[in-house]
Amino acid sequence: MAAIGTWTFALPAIKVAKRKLEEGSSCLDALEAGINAVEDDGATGRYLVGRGGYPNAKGVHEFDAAVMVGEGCRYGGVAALRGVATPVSVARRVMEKSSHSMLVGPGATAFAVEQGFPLETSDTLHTEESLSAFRKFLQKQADEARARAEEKMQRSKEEKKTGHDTLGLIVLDKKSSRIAAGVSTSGAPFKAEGRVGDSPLPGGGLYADDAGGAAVATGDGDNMMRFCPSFQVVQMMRQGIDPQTACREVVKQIHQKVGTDMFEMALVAMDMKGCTGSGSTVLTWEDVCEGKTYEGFPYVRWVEGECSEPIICVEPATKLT
Ligand code: SD4
Repeated sequence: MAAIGTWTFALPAIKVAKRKLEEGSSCLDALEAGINAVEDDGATGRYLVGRGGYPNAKGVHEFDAAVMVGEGCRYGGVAALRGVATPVSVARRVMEKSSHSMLVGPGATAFAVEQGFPLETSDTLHTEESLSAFRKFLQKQADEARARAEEKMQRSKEEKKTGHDTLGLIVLDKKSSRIAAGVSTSGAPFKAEGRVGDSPLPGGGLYADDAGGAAVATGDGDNMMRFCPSFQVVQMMRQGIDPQTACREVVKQIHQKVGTDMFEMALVAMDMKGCTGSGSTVLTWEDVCEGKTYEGFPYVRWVEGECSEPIICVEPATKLT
């Protein structure tokens, strides 16, 4: 049994997933419970996941989430979903109960209600912290309106490079040879209404195929979605390339294509044997809750027999040469 997840806040998710696996849950149940633990905790909202995540430019939370299982490459996703603090569970219901693969906006919310999810308003989805961040955003927006257009463009480019986090998680049950991947995010902070990132897109934010393994991605979704990085990594693993080489190679290839316009992105992957890999362009990342800075991209990994508890690892930015 093994699990790997993006950023330091994958730690509580993997602890829950590990416990569930040890109690005999399926890897999909373990994955969902692990992601739910972070989604539903207002204290981890600052990482832009679930309750307490940052809203869109109108102050409304719109969540993106998805699940995918390696068995038959089954997939379900939601995008711009309002009113549900645990969007990954709605994504799972889309996979299991809907005849469609992805639902968005009001349609996704209507489906969630039909499935019995309680609807929440901004009052409970916001935390004090997310509200204060939103107010600061509004203030900044007003200030920016007074600045010259050129300066404004430069600033928004810089904001885009730093304001991203997503919980991506992969859980493997080696005994039954089952692998599952899931992602959940409130997306780019203060995004345009209706904006969807890479996270819920199959091949973009996640991919799972038991012929190779699974991969999840995080970073600047508007750019990452152009390259289907998770799909690329899984295809490489299908061809026998190890997860570490596959992740770094995909980041390198994208970097070579994009050149100096390279954006922030990171990947983690796991093959069906429980070997893991990571690749990223992240130079430094500050854990806003812990106040600790990592020189690279931190992620959390747990592999039964190798480590008794999940551990934080740091992937340095992939070099071009
Ligand atoms: C998005 N890719 O909505 C997500 C955000 C993210 O690290 O992963 N940030 O663009």
